[in-house]
Amino acid sequence: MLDAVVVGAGFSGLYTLHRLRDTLGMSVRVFEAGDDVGGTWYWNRYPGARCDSESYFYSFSDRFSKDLLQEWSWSERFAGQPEILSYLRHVADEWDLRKDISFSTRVTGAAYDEAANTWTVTTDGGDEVTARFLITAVGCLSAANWPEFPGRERFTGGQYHTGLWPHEGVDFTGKRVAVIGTGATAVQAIPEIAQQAAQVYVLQRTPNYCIAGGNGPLNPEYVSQVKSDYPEIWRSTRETGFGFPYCVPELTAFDVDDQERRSRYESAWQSGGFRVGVAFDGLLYDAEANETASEFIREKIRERIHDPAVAELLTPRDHPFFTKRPPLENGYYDAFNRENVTLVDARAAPIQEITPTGVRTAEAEYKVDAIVYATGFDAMTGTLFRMGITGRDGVALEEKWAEGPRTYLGLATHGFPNLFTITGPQSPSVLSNMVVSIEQHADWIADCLAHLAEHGHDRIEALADAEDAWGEHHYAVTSETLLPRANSWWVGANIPGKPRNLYPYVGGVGMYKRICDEVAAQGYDGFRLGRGGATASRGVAVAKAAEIVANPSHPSCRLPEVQVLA
Ligand code: N01
Repeated sequence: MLDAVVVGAGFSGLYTLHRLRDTLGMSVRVFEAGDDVGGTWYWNRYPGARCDSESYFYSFSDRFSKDLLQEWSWSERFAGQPEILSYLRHVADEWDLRKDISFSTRVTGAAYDEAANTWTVTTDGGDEVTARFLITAVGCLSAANWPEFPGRERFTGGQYHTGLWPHEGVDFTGKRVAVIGTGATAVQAIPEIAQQAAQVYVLQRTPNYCIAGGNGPLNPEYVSQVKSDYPEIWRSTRETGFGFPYCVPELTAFDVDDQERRSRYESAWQSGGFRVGVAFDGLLYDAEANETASEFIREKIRERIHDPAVAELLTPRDHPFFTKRPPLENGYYDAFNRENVTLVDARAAPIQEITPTGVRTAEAEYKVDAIVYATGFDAMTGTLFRMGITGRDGVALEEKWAEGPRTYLGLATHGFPNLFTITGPQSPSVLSNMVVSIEQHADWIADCLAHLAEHGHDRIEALADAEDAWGEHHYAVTSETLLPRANSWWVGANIPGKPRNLYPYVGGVGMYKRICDEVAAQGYDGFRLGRGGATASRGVAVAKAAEIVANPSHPSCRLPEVQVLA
C-alpha cells in the first residue's frame, strides 16, 4: 500500500510529490491524464496562451528551491505557455519526479474504505492501487465547458476548445473563424488568430474589463534586482490578499480628489498587470468606489477602438470591475480595429445552433471554416466530480456537494477522511496567484501528515461542525464583497444548473494562511485525528477567522519597478 496518491502533475502535483516524497520520505504515486507534466500548461496550447501573473512570481518560490530561482531566467514579463511548460519539465527532470508519475492515466474512481482506512484508486488504464491518503492536485480549470448548442456534431469544419488544444497546433491561414467567448482565454487568442485568419467573427455575450498587460522582454537589470529581492518578494506574496507582491494602499478611492484618483489609476495602468485592481483599498467592497475604476477602464476602451459602435459593444456595464476575472490584454482591443475582425453581439442575438457550415445566431448565420470554443470550464468542482470520489458509506462527493461545496478550509470535507483538495473550493485558489496558494496548501498538508505520523495517527477527518462554521464564515466574507453581483464562473453561473455560490474564498491569501496556521497551531482544531470518538467542535480557529479577517493587515511589499524592453 502507498502512503499517498496524488492526482495531477501540474504545479501542484509536482510540488506535492516533492514535499511528500523528498522531505517526508513517503511512498507516493501520481496519476496524470496527460502524457507529460504541466497540467493547465500542458492542455491550454491555444495561440497566445500565456500567464496573466508575472513570470518572476508565477513560479516555485524559495520554499521549493533557492537555487532554481537564481538559475532560471524568464524571457518575458508574462511567460508564454511553451516557456512555462519547459520550466515544469525542467523541474520534473531535475528533481527526478517522473519516476513516480503514471502518465496518460486518468483516475476513474477513488473510494474510501472505512474498515481498512484506505483509499482505493482506479484508473482508465486498469490500475487499482490503495493508499492511506488521497490528494487532488487537479487544478481549478480543467473540465472544459462545451455549451450545448444544437447541431455541434454536424459542423463540417474544425472545432477546437481552447482548453483541449491540438498539440500540433492549428493553422488558420486564409480561414474564416468563429471565436465563441470573450473571457481571459479569448482575449489572449483573438489577436493571434486575427493575424492568420482571413476573417474572424467574435461572438461576445458579455464584454469584460480588459487590463493593459504591458508584456515584453525584461530588462536584465530588473531581472537581477528581482533575484536579489526574492526573500522579500516571496514574503509579501504570502501576506497580501491576492498572492501578488503588489501593495494595496490604505487609501480608498474617495480619500483623494478626482485628479489624484485619476493619476493613481493611470500610474497603476501604466505599470500593467492587475495593479489597477489594487490602486485603492476597498474596490471590491464599495460599489461607488468600484464605479470609479470601472469608468476609468471604460474610457480606456473608448480610446482604443476606432468605431464608436464597436467600442460601446465592448464596454462592460452589467457588472462591477473585478467581479469577473479581468483579462489582461496585449493587442485585444486593437484586433477590433482590423478589417478582418467582426464583433457579433451574442447577447442581443444569442447563438441558436451550429449549422454544417457555421454558427447561427437569432439574427444571422456566420459561415466559417473553424469554430474556437473559448467557453471556459466547469470550474473548481467539475474535475473533482469527474473522478468518481466516494467517501464513507459510499457517498459520492457530488452528492455531498449537491447544493454547493461543503468544506473545512477548502482543504477537506467531512465524511471523506484522509482526502485533501489542493486549491479546492472555499480556499483562495483562483482569487490568487495560483502557485502561491498551491505551495501554501501543499506545505500545510505535508506538515499535517508529519504531525499525524509523529503522534501515531493514520487518519484525519474534518468535523461536520467545523465545516459548517467554515461555510458560514465563507458566506459572511463573500457577502461583504461585490463578487456575488456578477454572473461569473467564480459563482458557477456559466454552467446551467450549477449551484450558485462563490467557489473561491475571498478573505485573502495572507489572512487565509494565518487561519490555516492557527488551525495547525491548535493541534488541527476542527479535525478529528485518529480513530477516536468525534469531538464536536466548530473550530476555535474558525471563530478566530472572523477576527483575523476583521483586522486586516497592510503588509509592506516591494517589487522593483518593472522594466520591459521596448
Ligand atoms: O473562460 P470564461 P476562459 N454562448 O468562462 C462565453 C483563467 N485563465 O477560458 O461571460 C455564448 O472566463 C462566456 O460568456 P459570459 C482565468 O482565471 C488564466 O476565457 O458567460 N457565449 C465568456 O465570454 C479565466 O477567468 C489565464 O456571458 C458563451 C466565455 O465564453 C479562466 O481561465 C489565461 C456561452 C468564457 O469565458 C477562464 O477563462 C487564460 C454560450 N452558451 C485564462 N457559454 C492565465 O493567466 C460561455 N460563453 C493563467
